[in-house]
This record gives sequence, C-alpha cells and structure tokens, in this order.
Amino acid sequence: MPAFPDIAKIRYEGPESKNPLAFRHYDENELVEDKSMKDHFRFSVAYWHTMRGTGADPFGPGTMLRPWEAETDSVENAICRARVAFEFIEKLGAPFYCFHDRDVAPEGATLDESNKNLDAVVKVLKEEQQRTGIKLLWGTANLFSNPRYTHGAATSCNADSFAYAAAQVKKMLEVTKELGGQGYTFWGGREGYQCIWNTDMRREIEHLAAFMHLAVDYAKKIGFTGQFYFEPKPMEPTKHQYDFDSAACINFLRAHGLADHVKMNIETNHATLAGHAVEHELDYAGSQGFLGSVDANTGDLLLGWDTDQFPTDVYLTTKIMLMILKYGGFTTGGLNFDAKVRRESFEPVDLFHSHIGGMDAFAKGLKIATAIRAGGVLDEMVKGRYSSWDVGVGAEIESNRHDFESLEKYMLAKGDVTPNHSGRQELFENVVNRYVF
Ligand code: XLS
Ligand code: NI
Ligand code: NI
Repeated sequence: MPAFPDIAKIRYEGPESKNPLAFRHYDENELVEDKSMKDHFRFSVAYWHTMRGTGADPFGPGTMLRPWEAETDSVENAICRARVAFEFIEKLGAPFYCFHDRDVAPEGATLDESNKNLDAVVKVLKEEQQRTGIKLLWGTANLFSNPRYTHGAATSCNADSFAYAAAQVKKMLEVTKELGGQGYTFWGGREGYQCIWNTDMRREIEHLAAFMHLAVDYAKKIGFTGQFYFEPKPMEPTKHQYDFDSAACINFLRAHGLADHVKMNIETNHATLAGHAVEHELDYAGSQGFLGSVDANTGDLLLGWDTDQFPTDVYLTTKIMLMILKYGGFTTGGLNFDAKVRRESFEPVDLFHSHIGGMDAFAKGLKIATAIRAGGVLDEMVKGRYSSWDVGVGAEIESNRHDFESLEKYMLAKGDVTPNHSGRQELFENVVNRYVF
C-alpha cells in the first residue's frame, strides 16, 4: 500500500504554476552551462531527518504523523519504512539519498545482532535502488547517539568506545560498498570536549587521525573506492568540536597525512555556527582543493543552534551555486538536504513541500549564478581590483623574483603607495542584484 496515495510524481510546471506539489524552477532535464540540472545538483534526501525525524525537542516529544510507523522499532518496521522512503524519493525525483547505519535498522542487543538487522534492511535498500535507479550519495555511521559514545567515539577517553566505533565503521564501509555508495562521511558527533581540564587534546586529536587512517586502509582492503568526506561543525553537541570549520579540518587532514584521502562536506548551518557564511567555507575548501559535497540547509539568525531548516533563500542558493560552479561542479558529491521540517509541520505532505521548496530555490539560484558568470562583469571587476599583480612589481613578486632587499630598494625609489583602488562593495552588491531581480 502506498504511503502517499494522493501524491503523484512531482513534475516541473514552470514559474507560473500555483500547484504546491510541482516544481516551478527545477526541471531535471534542463541544460544549464551544458549540464542538466539533475547533474548539477545531484540532490539527495537525508534518511535521518526525512524518515526518522519525530519532531521531538527538549521541551516535548515527537509530533510527526507517520502512518507507516509501528509502535516498536523492529526490523519488519524498518523494512516497511525503507519502502516508504523510496516511494517518497522516487515521487520527489531526487537521484540520491544518504543514511547512518542506525537510521535504517534498529540497534540490536549485541553488535552481531545490530549487523544482522542492518543486513536485513540493506537487502531491501538494494532492491529498491535497483527498482528505482536511486543511488546512495554517501553512507555514514552514527557514533554519537548510544551512551557508549558519551565521551565521543574516536576521541573518547575510553579505548573501548574507539574499538566499537571502528567495528561500526567497518560494517558501514562494507554496506556502503555493497550499495554502490559514492562516498563515506565522517561527522564527529561528539569528537570534541566539554571541559578542557579533563581533556588531553593532543592525544584525542591523534586518535581521531588514527581512526581515519584505519578507515582509509580498510576501504582500500575491501576495494571501496568512494570519496571520504569530513564534515565540519564547531559545536553542538560538544562545546568545542575538533572538526570546527574547513580551515581546522584541512589543517588536521594535512598534518596527519590524510589530505589525499578525505575532502570536505560543507553544511550551511554548521558554517554559520562557526561564525562563517557558507560561501566562505565553500571558497576556503574549494581554493585549497578540498571541496567535496554539501549538506544543504539553513539556520535561523535568531536561534543559535543547528536548526537544519530547508533553504528557501535565493541569495543563499545563488552564493552556494556560484562557488560550486567556480570550483568545477560536483564529481562524487552532491547537495544533500540535511534539513528537517519544523515540529509544527507534522503531516506527511510537508515532507514534499519542504524538499520541493529547497530544490526550486537551488534551481533559481543556479540560473542566477550562471547569468552572473555569463555576464562576466563580477569576474572582470574582481580581476581589475588585483590588476597591480598582473604587471610590474606585482607580477615579479608572484614569480618569486624579489626579496626584502629588492622590495626596499623599489619602495625607496618609488616613494609611497597611492591608495587608488576603491573596494566598490556597494557597486559589487548592486551588480549582483541586477541578476537577482
Ligand atoms: C549533524 C550533522 C549530521 C551529519 C551526518 O549536525 O549535520 O547530520 O551530516 O552525520
Ligand atoms: Ni550534516
Ligand atoms: Ni547539521
């Protein structure tokens, strides 16, 4: 029995459509810069929010009406939920999904039982992938919910937590490979600390690096060739996470010999928690050669936590798409909606509204971004701003033809710097707006 009997496949109807269950901008086959929209975005549905989100918050229990959910979390129920997930993703028309091990199957009384539960559901996921053509963008393991990870997983003070996490990631690498997953993400749920007095930071960070090396080695051993991602988040649940932002993560990867194996999975709301805009994180990671994938969502300016809302702000999606295009587009990665409907939006149809809104906002953002690129005005203005580096002393410095002595000599002869380059921020902003409205 279908879970969404009244909802047909979501279609593109064009900007004039008033149908809440249609796309107005996302037309998966439309070519933009010689690539279909489907291939630009590689949209993915996050199993944990869309299929497991209950709406619970610290002040009250779940509110979501999900007629397909049974009272107890059995394997049988997990299988039924997996079928619902694919009905949803197929009707939505997203080509990918992502999940944690514990999202799709219940944890058993023992590790062995948990693995068996997972295998039973993975069989169904594989069947559904084959039936629909929907693919796994990346897999991951939940190394933060169970009390055994109270102090973290790889960075726990308890070595057994590290060992248990290793067993879980081993299994999830096998599962991700089995399902043809294109990547594997590390998000350090509790890989950080609450109190620096009780923390041996150097030791914890080294354990995290050792853990990632073990994962890379095991992937090689079993022939899993997907891309590894590291997802920055500065805080929540811990006070300070070691994967704070792109700069901290990339430093960590380089310092520990992991730079060739791991790229970044950048999440909008995590960037803002770190005091950055997402475009900063994307530009930083991209310029360093580490841009891999994106967890698409947005925060709320007035709430200081990871609210994981669906992105509907066209400025935001324009900025994200400008960065993605600047760095050559996605290869293994994609736009994973790590976003959830609000606690008050408890009906199944809200799951459609939220994803449709996000996909349309990205489609519009892509069109604006490509128009900005085609216009070439912004690029030209930026290039002009740095023109002193294209000739004379600037070009000489860039090609390593100077030292401090020669530069002193140059300046003694020249006299002083003429401040003749206005930043033109307001003009830059106005130029962007020419394309937005
Ligand atoms: C939580 C993270 C998480 C990761 C996957 O804040 O965003 O959902 O994306 O573990
Ligand atoms: Ni995320
Ligand atoms: Ni998040």
